[in-house]
Amino acid sequence: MTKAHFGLIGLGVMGENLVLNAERNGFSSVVYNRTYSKTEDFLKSRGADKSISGAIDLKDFVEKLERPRRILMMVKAGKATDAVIQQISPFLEEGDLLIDGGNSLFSDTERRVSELESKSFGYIGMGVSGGAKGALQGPSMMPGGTKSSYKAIEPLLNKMAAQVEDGPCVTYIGPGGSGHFVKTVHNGIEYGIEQILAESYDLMKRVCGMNCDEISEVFGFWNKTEELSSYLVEITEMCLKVKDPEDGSDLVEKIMDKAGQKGTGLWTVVSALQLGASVPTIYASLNGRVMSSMKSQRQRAESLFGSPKTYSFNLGSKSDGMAPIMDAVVLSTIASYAQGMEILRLASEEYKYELHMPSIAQIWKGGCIIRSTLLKRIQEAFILDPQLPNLLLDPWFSKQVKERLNGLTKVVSASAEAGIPVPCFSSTLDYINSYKTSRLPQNLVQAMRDCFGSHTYERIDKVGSFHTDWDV
Ligand code: NBP
Repeated sequence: MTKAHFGLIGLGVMGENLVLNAERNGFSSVVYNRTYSKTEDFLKSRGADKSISGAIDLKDFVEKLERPRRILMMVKAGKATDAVIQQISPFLEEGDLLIDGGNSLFSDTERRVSELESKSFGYIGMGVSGGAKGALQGPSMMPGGTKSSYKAIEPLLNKMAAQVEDGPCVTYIGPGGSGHFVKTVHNGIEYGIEQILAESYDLMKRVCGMNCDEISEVFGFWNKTEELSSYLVEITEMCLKVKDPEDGSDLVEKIMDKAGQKGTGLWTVVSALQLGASVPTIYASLNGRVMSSMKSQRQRAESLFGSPKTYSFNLGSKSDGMAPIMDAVVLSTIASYAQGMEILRLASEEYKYELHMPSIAQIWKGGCIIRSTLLKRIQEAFILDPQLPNLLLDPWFSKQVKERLNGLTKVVSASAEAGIPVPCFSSTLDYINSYKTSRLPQNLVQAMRDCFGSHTYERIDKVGSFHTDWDV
């Protein structure tokens, strides 16, 4: 019997679609799932009449694959991934390659790469973005590990990935856990943009008195602009139009206002803090989810403090795309990307990943959840200046800041007066205002620290380390 080119473990939503993608691109496949009935169901339905066969156990699975084996694991991150590695390892042979396409913590991937490579197996930790549709039609993929392991799957990944004008949305990211690190930061940026769009919806609803259809029209307008054309704006326009089949009202208004945060969003912020990256917009989006989950406390507090009074501010019109709100969305989105790229720049130095920023922007231009026209500008900014410390310093992005800062300021002050929380907008305003201030008040912080703890301070007029007896 001819052996299959490619093996897939884990028939969840991502695994199912990725194996169909591989098969469509000419790679005969074999699939294994912990619960065999799911494999049978898949082979009778979406997997029927294709070059895909099933395996009842991992021994059978491995025997059905050509050597060196190329095996993609699409299982939950953490214990499930370790369990699968442990179960399959006795059947693997020298040169076989395991690819973890789940959302693994990058330090787990570092450990697995060195463990597996020391046994002469290949191991790639690969971030995959694009949801179910992307997995089927072409995702963005971020593989990290040894270059030789990557070479063994490069032709497969190049075909499976989304394609943009300058190539497939996949590239070798770097050694160790770098692929999963980049995917983590991708998700942190995604958290930011989702919260930013939600804040704009809230303002249009509560300050401008617009209904979901009207707000959807504004998202449609934004999606036609260079600054905001993106997958997330596009799906927001769509979601806002959907009605509840039971009574024809707007479905989003029936959804519980609680969002979870675990895994990648949290890891992005923790990594940023460890690396000394300033990421207030991304952090605000994470905290927005934490706050949202405290529903019963918020209900209690609202009955204690009262709901915000109804305010009406002029925040633009539908014909100008609610200009000040659009300014706030554009600058906050830029801040999310800028902060994400900053984490990557620092991680690249700290962990010796040697990340190539233009290539990362390039592979995010298609297939993934944060794809947007802005990524072309980000790619160009890092080509123009490979050492660019922050996107805000690039000529095109700094022009956006200059032109849109008044709009963002107006939106944040109107929201504050109306008592409407806009954590990402207000954090972005502080971020930009701090970033463009050459003298911040941390001189006084340093004085206090020296006063109570003799921590010493530097001076702006003399070189050296100074201590003062502050008691007067
Ligand atoms: P799920 O996480 O929902 O399902 C995982 C599959 O793995 C199930 O079919 C399960 O089998 C199987 N599995 C095997 Br095989 N061994 C397992 C074990 N020891 N413990 C637990 N499950 C085991 O799939 P998913 O949503 O496709 O996500 C897969 C990975 O991709 C995750 O790491 C996820 O974070 C990541 N990811 C997801 C998305 C997305 O949009 N969903 C996007 C990007 C990345 P069973 O039938 O016996 O339970």
